[in-house]
Amino acid sequence: MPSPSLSEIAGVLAASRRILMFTHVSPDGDAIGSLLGLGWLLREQGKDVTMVDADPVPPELLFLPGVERIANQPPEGPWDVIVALDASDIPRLGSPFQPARLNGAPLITIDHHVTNLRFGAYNWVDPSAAATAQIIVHLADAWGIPITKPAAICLLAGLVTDTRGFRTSNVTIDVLATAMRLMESGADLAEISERTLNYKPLAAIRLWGPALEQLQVRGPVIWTHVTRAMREQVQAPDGSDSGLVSFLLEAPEASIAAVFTEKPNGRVEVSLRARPGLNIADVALALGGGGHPQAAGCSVDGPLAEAEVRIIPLLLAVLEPEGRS
Ligand SMILES: [Mn+2]
Repeated sequence: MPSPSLSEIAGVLAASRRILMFTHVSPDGDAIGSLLGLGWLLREQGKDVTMVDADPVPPELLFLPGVERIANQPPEGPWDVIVALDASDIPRLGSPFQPARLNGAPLITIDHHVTNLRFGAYNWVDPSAAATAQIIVHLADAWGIPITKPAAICLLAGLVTDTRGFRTSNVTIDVLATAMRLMESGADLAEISERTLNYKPLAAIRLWGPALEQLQVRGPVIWTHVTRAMREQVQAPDGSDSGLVSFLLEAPEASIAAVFTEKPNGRVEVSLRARPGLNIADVALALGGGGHPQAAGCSVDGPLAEAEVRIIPLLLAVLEPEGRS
């Protein structure tokens, strides 16, 4: 099936009344920002909207308007249409996404991950977009509907967080023009940046201590791990490490950074970052994950030490010139 246009997707949404929306597990600012932003736009068009995310909203996003409406399980249907945002495959949507319970309602996926598996009936995947929130603005334009202040605040939060304050290599003139539009609609860039980017829970800062003591460097790859014992030591609950992997890549000696995190179920979550021009999305995809060329991740079998031994050579191989052995 050829890709639908954004106006066709707008047409499907316009013709629907009961709309169920999902975003990815361990939600970030773009997941929550695009979920809430599209939620506002749809409600303003008179739609009955239900927003679902399996995991709690991170504390730095709780100021976003409408956040209290996000449920962690969908109520009973039926639904006219389902929307999946910022998620490249079905497992990313977590346990609340049960295709069997959706009564055959068509699924629209809207995403900017290059690794998106196009698992919907209508898929709009734009890897040139810096955030799914940016695509939601394009969708509103294709639909011809206005962007109100609460929607603008949520969408700008998505754009600010996914570009780490407009610093990533995918920040184009269109991204800045989109941000300007959202500011014109009433979103406060300085306040959103302050609340989302300048935020690290004390427990996460404490966790960086033992994690940084385990730092390893091999050639241009820098990495560390976060164990269950470290979390217990500093009494950091399971959850975010507040961008430890991005911090590691600030070392000028490093081209690729990785953080291996031991999860309560024994699996290992791998966060990857790379400098512009490199691509670690393919490594993440081959390991069952996904992401962007410069920011990707996956979840692999433990134990931790074995995961590191297996994955570090794959990262070193990304840096090898083609054909060299
Ligand atoms: Mn995103």
